[in-house]
Formats: sequence, structure tokens, C-alpha cells
Amino acid sequence: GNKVVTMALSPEELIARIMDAEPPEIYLMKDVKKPFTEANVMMSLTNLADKELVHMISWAKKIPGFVEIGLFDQVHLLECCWLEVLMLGLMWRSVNHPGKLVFSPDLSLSRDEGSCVQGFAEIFDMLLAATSRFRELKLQREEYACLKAMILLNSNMCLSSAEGGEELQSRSKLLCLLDSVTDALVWAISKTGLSFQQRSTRLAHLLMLLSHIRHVSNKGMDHLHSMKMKKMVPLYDLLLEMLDAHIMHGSRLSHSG
Ligand code: AOE
Repeated sequence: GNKVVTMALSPEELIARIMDAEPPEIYLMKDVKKPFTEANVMMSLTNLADKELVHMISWAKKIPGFVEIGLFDQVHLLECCWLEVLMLGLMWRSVNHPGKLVFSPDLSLSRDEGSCVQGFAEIFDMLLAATSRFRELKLQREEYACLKAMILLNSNMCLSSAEGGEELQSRSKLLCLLDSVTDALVWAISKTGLSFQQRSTRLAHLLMLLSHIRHVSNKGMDHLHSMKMKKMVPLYDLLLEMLDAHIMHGSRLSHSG
């Protein structure tokens, strides 16, 4: 079970595994059409997000212990956090480019370029603000990788709370996994040579940024919804198919077929 998988890993080994799970850079190539009009920009961003979501599923499955939790919970975690995970990735890519959002190596937008999309400016500013904060904190790659895994594992706290056996087991595995990643983040921070006091403060600063990311993600969802871009149902089925490899035969997910 999960204990065998994660308890056997030291924080250092867990970080190595999480870093190894990092998705590749996605190039849009000729998909980026100029001039930057609302239609062109949204087409490129949707294209990018579609490709990233496929890699996100592989990423999640490579996080030690993730495939050991129930399939139902795997699906719900990804469903809850996908935009937060995309946004943290975007912030990481943009951290050394003040005033710009680096969506892909061949598509970075300044605030002015982004404002061609109705309602984008407000979200753009929130994304830039969180990115600046990570820049000030000099976010390290290891810390970034841990935070992203935490977003995934922490995305649905009310998960299967009032349920019985199978659900409770999945939930306790999930909490155990979250503890391991927390230990890994603490370990990553401890490498920075800060005093005990400074390390605690840094941990708090990093975790407080997660609530901003959740907030921006909710705003982004509203924005996407206003543009009628939440292709929820078809993607949900796609997601189920992709996660439902050989594991969990005859699980309670019979509603998926
Ligand atoms: C942020 C980071 C990134 O890497 C890409 C994008 C592209 C679009 C951007 C967004 C972003 C930042 C916030 C923006 C948004 C456009 C408008 C919003 C700027 O203000 C997002 C494009 C999203 C396209 C829709 C994709 C639908 C996905 C549905 C997912 C789903 O249904 N399920 C079940 C989850 C699947 C998880 C793997």
C-alpha cells in the first residue's frame, strides 16, 4: 500500500521523484497566430492548456503514492486543481521575466498584449503579483515541485468525509502522502542555510501563496466560464479514461461507462 511506497522514501528521495515527474516544456510552434486578437490568443492558450493537461495526468501518476489512492479520488483531485497547477507552472516559467507571463517558450505576453482578451487584465495582474512574490522569495526548483504536488494533494479537503471503508482508506492514504510532501518541502527549505526562525517564516510565506493561487484559479474559472470555455464533461471522461489504466478493476466507478 501507500505506506510501503512513501514511508520507504526519504524526503530527499521523494523530492527527486517529484522533480523527475516534472512535465516537459510545451512549444506551440506555428499555432501562435499574430496579431494578438482575443480569438487568436484564446485559441493558442486553449491549445496549450489541452497539451499541458495530458502531461499533468502523467505527472500526477508519477507522484509516489498517487496511483495508490482510490481512482475516484484521483479524478476528483485533478478535477479540482488543474487550473491551480497550470497557474503555478506559469508563475515558475515567468519568475525571471518581470512584467510578462511566459505561457510557453514561444508565447509570452505582457499585460498590454493580454488585455486584448476581455476580462483577462484582472487575472493577469493577480498572476503577475503572485509571480513577483515568488521572485522576491527566490523560489527554488525543489520548493516549486513540492508546492505543486501539495496543490494536487490538498485540492479537495472535504473528499469522501462521511463515507465508509474504501473511501476512508483512500483519504488516510492521501493525508499520509500530504505529510510526506510537507516533510519534503521542510527538507528543501532546510537546505537553504537559514536559521530555524527564518525557515519557519519561509515555510509560512510559501504556503500562504497557495491560498492566493486558489483565489486566482477561482477567478480564472469564472473568467473561463464567462467565455463558455469550461468543456467539463468531455474532458472529465477523457481524464477518467487516462487515469483508469490497469488499476482498480471493477471499482465503484461503474458510472463512468
Ligand atoms: C494558465 C497556465 C497555463 O499553463 C495555461 C493557461 C491557459 C488558459 C489561461 C490560464 C493558463 C490562465 C488564466 C486564463 C486562462 C484563459 C483565461 C483565464 C488567462 O483568465 C487556460 C485555458 C483553459 C482552456 C480550457 C480547458 C478546459 C479544461 C477542463 C478540465 C476538466 O474538465 N477536467 C476534468 C480536468 C482535467 C485535469 C487533467
